[in-house]
Amino acid sequence: MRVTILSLFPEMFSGVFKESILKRAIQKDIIKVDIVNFRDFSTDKHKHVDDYAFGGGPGMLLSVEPIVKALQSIEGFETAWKILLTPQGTTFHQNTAKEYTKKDHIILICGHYEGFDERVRYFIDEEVSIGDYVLTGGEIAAMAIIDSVVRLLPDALGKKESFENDSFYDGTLECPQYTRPQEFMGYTVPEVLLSGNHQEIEKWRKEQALNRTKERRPDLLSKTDKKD
Ligand code: 6GU
Repeated sequence: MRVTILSLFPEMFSGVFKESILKRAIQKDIIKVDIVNFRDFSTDKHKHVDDYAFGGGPGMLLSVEPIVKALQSIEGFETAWKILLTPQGTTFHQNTAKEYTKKDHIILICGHYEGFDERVRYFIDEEVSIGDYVLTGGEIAAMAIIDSVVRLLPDALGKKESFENDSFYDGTLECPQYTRPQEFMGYTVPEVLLSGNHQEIEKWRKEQALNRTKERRPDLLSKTDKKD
C-alpha cells in the first residue's frame, strides 16, 4: 500500500516511522510512505502557502494552489484516495480503517492555521476527522489513521501481536487480561483463567467484553447485534 502525506511539517513524522510496527511495515515493503511538503509548490517568492480570507476576519487560510499542485506532482494521484484532514470531516472509526486497507494508495492532506480555501474540496475524495476536538494541524490525525490502517494489513503484525482481540474489532471493547505474576499486592487473577478449561475461558472472555462494553460504551452495542 502506498501512503502519501501532504504536510508543511514533515519532521513531525520522523519519530512514528522509525519505531515499532510502522518501521517494520516500511522495512517489509508492506507500506511505502512519501511525504510531500506543499510549501515547495508555493508560487510566491516568500514561499507563502496561506493568505487572508476574502470578506475579512482573523486568521489565515491555506491557499488552494500549492495544495493542488502538490497533489498533481504525486504519481498516480488521479486514482489515489485523497483524504482531507479537518475537524469538519466525518468521524474516523475502526471500520474506516478497514475500508482503507482495501486501497492501493491513500493521500492524506494535513492542514494548519484557520482552515483551507473551500475550493480544495473539489480535489479530494473524502473529508475526515479523528474526533470532536480541535488539533493544531492534521499531522497527528494522519499518524493515528496510518497506524490504525497499517496494523490491519496482512503481515504487519508479528505472530505475538494480533488484531482479532482488539477493542472495536468485533464491535466490543477488549476483555480484561492478565499476565504473571498470579498475585500482585493482594490482587489476584480470576480463577477461570487458570483453570485450563478453554471453553469456560472463552465464555468468560465474551461475557466480560460484553459487560465492559455495556458499562463503558453502550453506544457501540446499539451499532451491532451483540446486545443479548
Ligand atoms: Cl483531522 N484535524 C484537526 N486540525 N483537528 C482535528 C482533526 C483533524 N480531527 C479531530 N480534530
